[in-house]
Amino acid sequence: ATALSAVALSAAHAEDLTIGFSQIGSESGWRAAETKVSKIEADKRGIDLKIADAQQKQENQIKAIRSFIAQGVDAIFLAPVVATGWDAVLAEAKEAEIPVVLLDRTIDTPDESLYLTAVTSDTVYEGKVAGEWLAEKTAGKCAIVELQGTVGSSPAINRKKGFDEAIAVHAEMKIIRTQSGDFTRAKGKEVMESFLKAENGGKNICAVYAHNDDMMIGAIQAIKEAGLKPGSDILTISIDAVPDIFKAMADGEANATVELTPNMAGPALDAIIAYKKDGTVPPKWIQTESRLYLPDTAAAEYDARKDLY
Ligand code: GYE
Repeated sequence: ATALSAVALSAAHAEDLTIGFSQIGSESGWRAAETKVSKIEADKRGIDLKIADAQQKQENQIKAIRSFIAQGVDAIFLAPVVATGWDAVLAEAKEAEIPVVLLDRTIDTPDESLYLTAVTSDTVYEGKVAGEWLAEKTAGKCAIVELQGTVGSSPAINRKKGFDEAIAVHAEMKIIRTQSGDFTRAKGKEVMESFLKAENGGKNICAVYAHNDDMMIGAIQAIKEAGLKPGSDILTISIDAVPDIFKAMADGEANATVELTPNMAGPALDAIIAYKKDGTVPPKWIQTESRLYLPDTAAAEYDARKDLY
């Protein structure tokens, strides 16, 4: 009975909350799913979630945050496109006593009081899982090309770091080329085409590591167009677990992915509801799970996810 009334109380309170969400854009399938899930999770809790699409631009995110402050929202969710440059605008939010929750990416700041909590995966760990999987698959011998995410974004920095650490202990694993594909399919394909040209039509390449699945989907297309077989001539390892990568895995054209849940908003909304209700301060980091998926379960995982995306 106590639990039930607590739920009823928070639900009643939640109905009055308005939250502004500065979303990055729609660069990837994962991002589009995150936006969709955020709306569903807000609706479930009776919260008015206003989503502003920044079209990948930090200046648009800063404008959106200022507009949310001017509207007097109860909280701000921010998926920061890059890690630096947030101190001034977040200080304005703090001044206005509006709590900020970071979603899926983190920021570099000397002042952690500028945000209440961050709901993210451990992106260094994701890179490490990817590197360790590839080391095992290739017995520690592999010439790798890397498609990095958006320059200056926390997942691009951290996924590189974790991967580099994992392969550093294997003398014959090397990243022979690395470049940003900005987390998009189109750029992933374009950069992979240049890697293939530069590396003997792809014959020098053992594997592609992409910081997200969308860039890998583009790379797979480029590999096929170059007359090689992705998944066997060139191995693939990427991150997100979007439906299309499971499709590629089921078809033998991709080898592995590390899952990133698109439901960052659910835990963030619960943290804000509790904070607004009785001042409960959440942990500074609410960590979501990261799990490696291989082709054996790919067909089933595709079916389980295709409608959510
Ligand atoms: O992996 C990628 C997206 O910020 C962790 O951003 C997120 C990343 C995700 O565009 O697909």
